[in-house]
Amino acid sequence: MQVKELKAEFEKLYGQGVCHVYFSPGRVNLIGEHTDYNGGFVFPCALSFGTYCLIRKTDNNYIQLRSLNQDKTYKLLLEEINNPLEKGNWANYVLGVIAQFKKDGLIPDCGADVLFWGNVPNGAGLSSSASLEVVTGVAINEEYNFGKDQLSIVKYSQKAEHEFAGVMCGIMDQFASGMGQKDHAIYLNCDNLEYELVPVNLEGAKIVIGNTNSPHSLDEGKYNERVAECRAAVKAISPSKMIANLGELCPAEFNSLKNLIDDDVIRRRARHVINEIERTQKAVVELKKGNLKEFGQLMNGSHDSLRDDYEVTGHELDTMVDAARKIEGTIGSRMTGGGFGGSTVSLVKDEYVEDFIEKVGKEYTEKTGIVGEFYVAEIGDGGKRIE
Ligand code: GAF
Repeated sequence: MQVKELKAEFEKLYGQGVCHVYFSPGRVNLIGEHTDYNGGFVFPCALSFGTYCLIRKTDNNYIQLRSLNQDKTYKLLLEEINNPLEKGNWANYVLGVIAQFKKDGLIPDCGADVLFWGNVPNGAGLSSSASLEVVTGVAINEEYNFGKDQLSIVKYSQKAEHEFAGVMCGIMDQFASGMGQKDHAIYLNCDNLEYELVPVNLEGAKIVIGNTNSPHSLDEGKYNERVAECRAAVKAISPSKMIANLGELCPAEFNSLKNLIDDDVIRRRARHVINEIERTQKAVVELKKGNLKEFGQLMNGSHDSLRDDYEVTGHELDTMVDAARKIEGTIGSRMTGGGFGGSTVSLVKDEYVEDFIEKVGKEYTEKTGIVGEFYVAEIGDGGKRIE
């Protein structure tokens, strides 16, 4: 949908007059999976698709929320926005962010009419929820002149996810949605939030996203289970070497300490995290050198480790990745995001992209009975007002 059409929808719902338009993107992570909540490195890019927020302040004391993607609409008194509604309500992502402003003493002094529309496929593991949180934060901050910087909004958005959606996520998704830059990937140290914007010059290749259309939901407990397993690994190691996060260990150190972890499952989870952090560091070096072949190998290694050690892939993601790797022009292929369904990301030579989409799609459907969807990724900017 174009902005013009969205504005027409807004006026249909809320009446004629001026409204402001904001946008925040979804993300695709190139490498560095399940490392963010371990103080490690990630390497995501903001996408050109995301969530739009149209907003007009009113002179009453409630906020009206509608989404063109959802049936349920909400009308909530500002003073009552403090706690989540029942689990699963889309509005929780929005209310969660408003509640963070309020906790900081930034209370909206009047109501607003708000309309959302997103073109990030839901459940595709491309951060539709982070884009909704960040667009809310950017819009509320600017409309009410709260003066917070973009990083504060990113942090509010992550807290909203923790407190209003119950997913104890790291900061990668909200950071990418808030801080992304066109044609760049973000090399982020999740321990201290230092970052570098790395130009993505893929001469002769494209980033292809494959949506398995196998619903991915992180609020079903599996994601939080992985977070807890990493905490358990830290606890087992700490009597010998005090660490706050697994990200403090390099693979050699981990090797000498790993026998402190009795449980084989926990040991494998930790091994994934520590090796994945090293793979991410190496991948950034290789991308800067223009060595796509090596970058692709590291992507493959990432997927294999997420499949075998971290166990977050599953039949659909593995099937799509296996099919992708059979295509001659595939440089690397892996799952992206939290896993348990969702999407894959592949680096594919230009002249093979069409072939890739056709053949991977065909094999995937034959083996899973599900029709996948493919997008050639365009790397866009982070959240901002667009009109
Ligand atoms: C999800 C989370 F929201 C991120 O914080 C990150 O942990 C990712 O899964 C896995 O890398 O998208």
